[in-house]
Amino acid sequence: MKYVWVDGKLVPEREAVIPILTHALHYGTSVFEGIRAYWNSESNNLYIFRARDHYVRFHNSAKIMGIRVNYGIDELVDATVELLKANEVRENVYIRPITFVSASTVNLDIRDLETTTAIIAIPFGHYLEPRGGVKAKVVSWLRVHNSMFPMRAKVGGIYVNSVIALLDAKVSGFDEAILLNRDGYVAEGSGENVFIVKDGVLYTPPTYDSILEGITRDTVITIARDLGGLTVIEKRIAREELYTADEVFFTGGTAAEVTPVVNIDGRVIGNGEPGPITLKVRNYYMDVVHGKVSKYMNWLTPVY
Ligand code: PY5
Repeated sequence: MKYVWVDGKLVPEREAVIPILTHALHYGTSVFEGIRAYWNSESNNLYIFRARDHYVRFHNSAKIMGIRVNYGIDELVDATVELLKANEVRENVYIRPITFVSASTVNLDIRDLETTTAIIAIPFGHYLEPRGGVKAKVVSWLRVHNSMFPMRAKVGGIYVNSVIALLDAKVSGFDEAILLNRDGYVAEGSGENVFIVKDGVLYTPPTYDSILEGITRDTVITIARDLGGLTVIEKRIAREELYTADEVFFTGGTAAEVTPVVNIDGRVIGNGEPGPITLKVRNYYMDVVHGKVSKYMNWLTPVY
């Protein structure tokens, strides 16, 4: 894209570069978000999905990590609108806000160190190919446990855990990794939350099971009620419950949206096709994010 937003200014993307000793590059001292905006050709408008909720989580991640964000939640929402307008975006995009420790120092003490906030818009298709569903591997690397790091904070450095898990899955011929937590229960994908469907009921791991509290996860829990009284239960999920589920899907609005999982560790899930409840949730989710369900319009920020 032509412009990125950096500390209150629109800067040509090529010029938005960082010095080699930047603290965040060496130690992962950043907090970030992944937000989606969807183009609606009927209303000729671009809608940012749950922008405020993403920036609330952004601020919470920063507070937990002790990283200062110099911009308020509303300022960041406005900055995102400004950025999308400046780039004249008229297609679906992925938005990556980041606040990082930008001081050039090798010290670990981050108190009083300078931070930079940037927002970048990236044209994005589907992160995981959702058509026929994906194949996942339960990898041997565990999810970093809540007692080792606050996993509800979306912190840059912690993504090395996701990177090594995904690498394991990919080199073994799978599309995505599923990580268990230290207690042996299902935590999440490398960048997605996990849901299973069993006898018409949805289940997803609870927030205390070392997961990121996904905004798509919350969206699915909220909108499921509209789908013929579909219930969602947050409960611990054992590995074998994945194998014997009727359906499994990933959520990560920002990147994966609602993605069917049709094979786990070589076991065929259900009949090996995206299941009916997954597809129902997925289609309704797509209607909600595109501004086609009036009761959820308050989740959408129009850009134009
Ligand atoms: N779990 C993890 C570890 C995530 O990174 C993400 C977000 C989710 C769950 C789902 O959260 P949400 O529904 O709020 O998107 N995925 C990253 C993103 O921000 C992907 C980074 C590669 O898009």
